[in-house]
Amino acid sequence: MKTRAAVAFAAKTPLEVVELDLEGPKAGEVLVEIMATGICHTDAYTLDGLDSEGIFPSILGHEGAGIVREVGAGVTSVAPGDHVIPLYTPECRQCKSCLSGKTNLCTAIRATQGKGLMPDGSTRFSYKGQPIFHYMGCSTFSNFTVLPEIAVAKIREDAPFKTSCYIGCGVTTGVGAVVNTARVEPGANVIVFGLGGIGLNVIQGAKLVGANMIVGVDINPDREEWGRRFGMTHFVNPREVSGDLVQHLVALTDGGADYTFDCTGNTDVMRQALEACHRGWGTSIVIGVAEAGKEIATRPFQLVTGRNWRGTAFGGAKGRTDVPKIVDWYMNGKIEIDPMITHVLSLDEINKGFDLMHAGTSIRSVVVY
Ligand code: NAD
Ligand code: AHE
Ligand code: ZN
Repeated sequence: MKTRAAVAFAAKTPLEVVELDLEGPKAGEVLVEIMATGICHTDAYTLDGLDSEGIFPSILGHEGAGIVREVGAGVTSVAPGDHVIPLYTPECRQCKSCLSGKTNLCTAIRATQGKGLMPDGSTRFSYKGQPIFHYMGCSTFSNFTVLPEIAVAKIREDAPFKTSCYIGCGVTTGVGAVVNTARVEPGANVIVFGLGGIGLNVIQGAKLVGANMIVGVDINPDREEWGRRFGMTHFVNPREVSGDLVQHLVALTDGGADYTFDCTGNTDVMRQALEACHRGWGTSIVIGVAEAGKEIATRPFQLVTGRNWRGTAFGGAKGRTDVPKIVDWYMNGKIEIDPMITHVLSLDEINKGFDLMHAGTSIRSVVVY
């Protein structure tokens, strides 16, 4: 079949909207009509050539929602007509990682996914006879895409696509980092570095679990109003702090925060986030994805004296199990999404979404097909 898609033909080059050929689903796969997709900073990071796994030409996008249109042989958990959210972290429920109960990082298809391929080692997309690679197993910047059955979460049909697509990455990552990874307890003090599409969801997660101080840190002054809208109690602009930012934050939180979250992808900020944790017990969670080649550093004494450094992918969420619950949280008003969707674009306008992100004027841009 044919599908319209925004193709990343090369790094550091705007996406091009073209009509592609798409092969139907093979055994264990499903064809999904993507109805809406968010644009996450990770898409920009790959498009900017900063992802060590970046492959071109490819179809980016990993934050979508859509409808199953066809299923391949042996598919039992979803059927045509089902509403689904594609999962870049699948959940096979059979691999060592899934069975461990200790992680959401299913390993069933990770090797081929990282190479831009389906589990059988081939790609379903082609353009003028040349293969086009998948991205993060999702490729939601295509109107139709093919996914392994284990990489779709079935969701309720009354959830709007335009907003629920954000649960495919940003919402689940931010809220999940608080509830699944850090397990922030009521009364804890929290610092969130970077108040974009992920950081604001960390803030709303921290409010949800009853955190005490929720300190937001961002170099964009416009983000103060955004943070307060979702429960931030204090705002710090590093550019307005005279002296050392970490010392300022440690003083503000009476010895350091119980939990800090990096939502910037900047390795210097990751260090600040660790060092702003409370001596003896503070935990810092790395969410941000750093540029290829970047490394994190701190004095080992920071760890010797009881600070913990951890990371999270997709908020520690097990996709097929947890994503439908997060959709319920949204539909029941436990969490908010609508105000964070600041821009709605057509597929032809998709490059504008990247420009808005880089300019710091959007929280989430969503492409509606
Ligand atoms: P975004 O562009 O919407 O937000 C980033 C925010 O960080 C902006 O508000 C920006 O002003 C702020 N910022 C930049 N430099 C800063 C600094 N030095 N100090 C303080 N604030 C600073 O991006 P996003 O979509 O929210 O994504 C954030 C990061 O999370 C990215 O690195 C992205 O790749 C990553 N991410 C990780 C996961 C995961 O599963 N681990 C999931 C989604 C996104
Ligand atoms: N490919 C990069 C790493 C990118 C990365 O860390 N991705 C996150 C999701 S970001 C979503 O916006 C993730 O889930 N990672 C776990 C995984 O298995 O990919 C690199 O550095 O090579
Ligand atoms: Zn993302």
